[in-house]
Amino acid sequence: MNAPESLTAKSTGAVGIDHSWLPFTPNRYFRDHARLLVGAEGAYYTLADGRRVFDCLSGLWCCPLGHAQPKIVEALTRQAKTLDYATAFQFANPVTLALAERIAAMAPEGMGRVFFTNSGSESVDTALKIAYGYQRLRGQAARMRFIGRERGYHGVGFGGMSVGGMVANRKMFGPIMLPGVDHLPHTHNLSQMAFSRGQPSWGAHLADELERLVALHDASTIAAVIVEPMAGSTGVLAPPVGYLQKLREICTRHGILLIFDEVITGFGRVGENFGAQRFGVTPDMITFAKGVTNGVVPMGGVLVRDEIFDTFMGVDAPPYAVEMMHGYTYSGHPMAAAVGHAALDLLLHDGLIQRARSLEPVLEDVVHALKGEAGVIDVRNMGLAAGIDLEPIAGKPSLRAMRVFERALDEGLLLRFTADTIALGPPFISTADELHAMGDGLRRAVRHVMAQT
Ligand code: PXG
Ligand code: PLP
Repeated sequence: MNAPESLTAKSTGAVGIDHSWLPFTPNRYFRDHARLLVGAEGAYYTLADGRRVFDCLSGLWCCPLGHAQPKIVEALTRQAKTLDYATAFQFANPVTLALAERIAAMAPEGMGRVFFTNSGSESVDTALKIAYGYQRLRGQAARMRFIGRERGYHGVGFGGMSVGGMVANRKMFGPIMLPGVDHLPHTHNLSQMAFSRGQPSWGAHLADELERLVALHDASTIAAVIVEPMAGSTGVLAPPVGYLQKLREICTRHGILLIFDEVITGFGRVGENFGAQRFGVTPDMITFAKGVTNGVVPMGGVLVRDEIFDTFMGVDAPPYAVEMMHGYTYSGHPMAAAVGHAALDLLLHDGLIQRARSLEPVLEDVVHALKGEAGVIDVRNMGLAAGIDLEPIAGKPSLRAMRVFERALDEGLLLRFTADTIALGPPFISTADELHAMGDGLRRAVRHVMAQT
């Protein structure tokens, strides 16, 4: 395989890679094609060879405010000197309590409780446990099934992996996943919605598949449905118009909890605080992570409808008994919480969610201008996110996208690809000019690769 010279192991400099096992990375390929990020500022990363590249996915969707934000650096420094770590078991601290209050205020009405975790995966596993615990406490212990969706991604914990629908992710671990899980069909249909802008008009009826699963398993066995309001990491799939409303209606009718996994869509990516608000549907729980701290210190959490929390508090046990045996050493870490406050200041007071919303039509025009390029078989967008499907090379899935990713680095773009989809989720601090430059660079990279493969 011929990688550009600049991508070879030389660019690791003196740093060895023989003791690291990299996540979601082809380690054998990487050994000879190592890439190092050594710095970041604003919307740009610096590679080991000194090149600056535009951060087209805001880190891994998690750094919408850009890097080295002075207000975040200041918050980190101040908190490290004040209270650097505090146990969350049997204690609270003011920074974290205040953050929960602010996040609850951003959420849809009635979702007033936050349980903090440290990642999206932990948030999802926490939400599934809360869902089962809630059903059990209200006398519905037979409700132990979870329903996910094909092409869903809910992280890599045992629970999240089980409800997730990424085939490659499920293949190796299928036999050790949670039992009793079923999946809705995904909502992407090229023949009906290729090159759609925003929410596709076709596909609301796919939510009726939930009725079929209820008929198959019986509602009395189903605890919760979990979906991303907009599927992110499997390629930016906006929900068909009316689809989430239908899911909500069916869940409510059958006493099934609806969980929105908003690890990507939360905190402004779809131009509102949460996807729930953008799409006008209130779930029973929202999982979040990533953007809550601009990715600077890991943090995640679950937003819970008040009635669910109240059910746990109504448990028939003495008040000194723990209501839910669950939590992480770093739940509600004060360093993360301090950064969370700075991030919310920027998102809300400095208008960066508004900015994401106003950049949405710019990104839409930029990506849809790629329609007609050889090898581009679909383009779609929602909020400040877009997915571009490339035609796979026969028998070699994901190779074409990987080539585009590699070439794009030479165009000054740090892209993200999964399978043969390029995902774009630029920082909210981007300028319209930067988004246009991203589109131009991507076009050149696609043309270059198509001329070669
Ligand atoms: N739920 C959703 C909806 C996610 O997008 C997770 C859960 C898991 O979060 P953690 O923090 O445990 O990774 C995610 C994570 C990509 C990409 O390339 C997406 C994620 C992670 C890494 C890469 O789109 N999403
Ligand atoms: N493993 C061991 C041996 C532990 O002591 C702990 C926490 O105390 C854990 C795992 C869980 O770690 P965390 O709370 O960071 O998820």
